[in-house]
Amino acid sequence: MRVSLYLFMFVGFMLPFSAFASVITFENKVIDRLDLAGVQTEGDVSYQAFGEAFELTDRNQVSNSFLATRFNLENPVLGDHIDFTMSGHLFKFVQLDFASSPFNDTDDVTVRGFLNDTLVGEVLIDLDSPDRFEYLTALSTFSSPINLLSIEITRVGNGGGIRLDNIELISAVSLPSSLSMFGLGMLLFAARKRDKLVNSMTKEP
Ligand SMILES: [Ca+2]
Ligand SMILES: [Ca+2]
Ligand SMILES: [Ca+2]
Repeated sequence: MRVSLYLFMFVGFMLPFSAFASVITFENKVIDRLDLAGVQTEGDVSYQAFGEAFELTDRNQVSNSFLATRFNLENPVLGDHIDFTMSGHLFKFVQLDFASSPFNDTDDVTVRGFLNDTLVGEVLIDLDSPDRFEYLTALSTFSSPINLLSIEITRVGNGGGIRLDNIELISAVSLPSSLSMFGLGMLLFAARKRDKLVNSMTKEP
């Protein structure tokens, strides 16, 4: 009984820190026209592409799918974008990995966070390197909670696509619900201690 009580308190305490972290890896997915495939899900994250630019591919990799622009001859158009949401609740954008295709001039994308259609912050991904196959990491410049992350083509390069992978999001669990769970655990703990005290006192001769 005591073990389960401690477990309950531990879960209540850890919930705000670890419950809903998500890294979108696109694993085991190969979709040429992502915009035609509709809403995709990975864990508790949903995403949907608008416009021809985006594709999921594992080309030049063994078993590591990634999100890319302009694969299979589809040319990106300014404004093409892909939107990410997390089960209808608030979340934070942490970071993503990016690399270039082997061209000197690759597409630029801008990662934007929105809260109820209001722009919260943005990160420009601009990489032009013919030998930049290895991934770099772009950290978020904004930490406020959002309910939509949108990655948009903001410059069409001359022949080269950009690769994106490991998009890390973390759920922004509301503090009151986490605290109330922790508080409930504390109350139960206190109640158990009091019962024990009463029991031991009533056993006294
Ligand atoms: Ca991947
Ligand atoms: Ca394509
Ligand atoms: Ca560029």
